[in-house]
Amino acid sequence: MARNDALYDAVLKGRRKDVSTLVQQLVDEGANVEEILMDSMVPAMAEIGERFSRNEAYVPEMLIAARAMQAGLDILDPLLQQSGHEPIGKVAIGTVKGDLHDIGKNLVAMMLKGAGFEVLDLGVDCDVEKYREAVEEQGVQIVLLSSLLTTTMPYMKETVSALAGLDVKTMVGGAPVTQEYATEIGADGYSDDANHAVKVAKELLGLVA
Ligand code: B1M
Repeated sequence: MARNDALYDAVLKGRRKDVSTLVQQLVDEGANVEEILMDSMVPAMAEIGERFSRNEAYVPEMLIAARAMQAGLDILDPLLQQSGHEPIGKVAIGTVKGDLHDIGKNLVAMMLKGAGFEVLDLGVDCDVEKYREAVEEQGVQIVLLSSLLTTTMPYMKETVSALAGLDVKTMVGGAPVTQEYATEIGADGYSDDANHAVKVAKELLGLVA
């Protein structure tokens, strides 16, 4: 699907109601859910970030764009879910301590659920204890850590180290995170986008060759 300019614009300008209406319209017309997300909505969030970097947009604009984006995700989320199937694995995902960005984390969670994983969403600003509880009390097989800030990335290292003795795999991702960083801190997996995150999670559980 080519970019839908009206939807792109509505996310960029943070027009929440327009985003809901347009997303619903595209769904009703039979458009592909992942294409709605990846071709029109995600690029709008990237553009608002570029504008922020150039001092052409400020925190309030980023915030209303994020809220509009979330309104669209809320419509698409249930459409991606499989129902009536045994989960193929159990994972927990959270944005690390000090970091409040949750759109990317929500997108990864949606894709994992869509692929058949049971997903515990730990939210944002997660300290080590929150991840540890998910492993020890909920028996998750993979802990996924998201970070959008260079200043919160070190918390990934702290968390991965703290979970090292437990029977769990760790996966890291988020815009500033790289494969090199993941390797350096001893994470078991890394992905730079939501679709690839599903593939990596399956590989970590030995579900694909
Ligand atoms: Co902020 N912010 N923000 N922000 N914000 C960024 C991240 C920034 C790059 C903007 C910029 O400078 N161009 C910059 C970080 C700079 C840096 O550290 N290098 C920044 C800053 C500086 C800040 C504040 C410090 C601003 C301030 O207050 N002065 C502040 C920090 C607050 C905090 O967290 N403590 C702040 C605040 C905010 C808002 C609250 C206003 C809002 C977030 C609202 C929300 O999330 N509910 C916000 C937003 C919206 C952004 C931008 C514009 C968009 C982020 C986003 O949603 N992208 C962002 C600019 C940008 O990213 N280009 C920016 C869309 C999303 C789909 O992409 O999250 O990258 P992303 O997720 C991708 C992949 O990264 C990957 O898959 C996703 C989908 O493919 N992925 C994973 C993510 N997690 C993964 C985990 C995985 C695997 C893949 O496995 C574990």
